[in-house]
Amino acid sequence: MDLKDIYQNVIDGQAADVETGVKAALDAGMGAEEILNNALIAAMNEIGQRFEAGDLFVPEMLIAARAMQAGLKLLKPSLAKADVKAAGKVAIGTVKGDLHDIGKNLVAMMLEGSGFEIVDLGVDVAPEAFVAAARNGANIIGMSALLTTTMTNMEGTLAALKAAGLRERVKVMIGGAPVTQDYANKIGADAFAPDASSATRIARQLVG
Ligand code: B1M
Repeated sequence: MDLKDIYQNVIDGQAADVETGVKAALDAGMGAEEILNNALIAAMNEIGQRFEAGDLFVPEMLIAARAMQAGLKLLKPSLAKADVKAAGKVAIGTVKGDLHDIGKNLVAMMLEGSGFEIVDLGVDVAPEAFVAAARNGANIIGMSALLTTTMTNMEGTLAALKAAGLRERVKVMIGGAPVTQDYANKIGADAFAPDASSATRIARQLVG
């Protein structure tokens, strides 16, 4: 089975076949990042385009996401294999109203691999939960959003951190498909990362 088969099985929502394909690719010596970028993420991009074009609907999108997560699970040990000591504590979550967690999980995994302690707050995270995590010692608050309608909740979290007197104590990093550097500047976040590997590099700069 090659990358094309893994790609197609994500699109078809065949989680068991995705697992088999990813395992075979890893056993054959293929790099985890290559499988991730050229099969799993590429397939989700096609799913998004087809959804936008009205060729498929939410259930198919969900089934494809589950198949992708099945593959991602197997890549985790390779992606998170860095022998570095704890670089800091990152509390990460998908903002209120937003249930997309694939990108957030990937960023968390890569951060963990790069030596950060991760507090995963999950999805649909209210500003108060981010504030509580900051109070509990997180050095970085990471917010992910995939919807243009929910990314605005990032601003609410920044305001809540400020109101709680914690804004100076934590760095705030944001990301997700609709989020941009301009948006990060506009709302006063400390950093924006376009993808999971730059998120790890930027997180190190933030605590460094
Ligand atoms: Co939804 N969805 N979805 N969806 N979904 C999108 C986002 C959409 C773009 C599809 C489309 O129309 N083309 C569209 C948003 C449109 C918009 O807002 N402009 C959309 C919509 C409309 C919706 C619903 C409203 C559909 C409906 O119900 N009518 C609904 C909303 C539910 C909700 O959240 N309240 C919905 C639901 C779903 C599913 C549940 C079916 C499923 C999510 C399953 C899950 O996550 N467990 C789903 C999926 C899978 C998608 C697409 C197809 C794929 C998203 C994904 O996982 N990408 C997506 C289309 C697309 O993006 N192409 C779409 C792969 C992932 C690795 O990338 O998350 O961008 P991404 O993460 C990247 C970077 O952005 C970055 O690093 C990651 C790795 O490199 N990053 C960060 C992310 N977070 C970061 C945080 C950081 C730093 C970097 O710092 C903290």
